[in-house]
Amino acid sequence: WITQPGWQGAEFACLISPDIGARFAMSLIRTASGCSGAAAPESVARFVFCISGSVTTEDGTVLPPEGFAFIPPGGGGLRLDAGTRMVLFEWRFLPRGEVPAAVNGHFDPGKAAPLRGDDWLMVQKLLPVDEAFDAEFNIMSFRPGASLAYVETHFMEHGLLMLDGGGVYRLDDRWYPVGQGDAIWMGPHVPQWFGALGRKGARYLIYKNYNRSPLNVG
Ligand code: UGY
Ligand code: MN
Repeated sequence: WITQPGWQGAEFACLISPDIGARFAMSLIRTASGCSGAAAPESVARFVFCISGSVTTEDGTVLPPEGFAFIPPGGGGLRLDAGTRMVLFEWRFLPRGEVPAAVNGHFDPGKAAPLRGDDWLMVQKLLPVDEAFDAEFNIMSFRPGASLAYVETHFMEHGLLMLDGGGVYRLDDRWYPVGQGDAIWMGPHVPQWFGALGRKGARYLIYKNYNRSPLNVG
């Protein structure tokens, strides 16, 4: 945890950034007494997910725990109440046509759908299915014992935060026990698989650079 310009009063932990080869940044931010956060650079889009406390976006939307906001490039600052913890994703937005407007919402099991027909693995897509978005953010909820149906590989990368429960994440040919609070960067083409273990389900928030060419140019 460090202090960071523009985030006075907050502690900042950057877990994933371009310096390790990612094309996005994922940071945890927490504040004991409340703070405001910097506006985004002009071409940088943001996605905020509130873990505890509350976050207010520039347009006055208040995000309670498990609330989220997509903030189009160049969005304004944020206000974090005392005791807030949040995760911030930032990336250089690749526009396709008109840049989408802000999107707000919250985790809602009622909006989740089975992944490939498996109702033990429910996915809530947090952003509209629309090619104007160059990213996907999903919450994946696994019943105990549920797993991805196969080892996936794709040219898109991921940033992941375990929200609840745990299990085993396979990355390439290594297997990692993971639990609440763990974060994972999956680079492009990394073989990946997850199986949930334990008595309660596992949930994770996952970012995917999406609707882009493999050359990442649009
Ligand atoms: O959408 C995805 O690529 C997702 N199923 N990947 C993952 O959970 N590791
Ligand atoms: Mn994947």
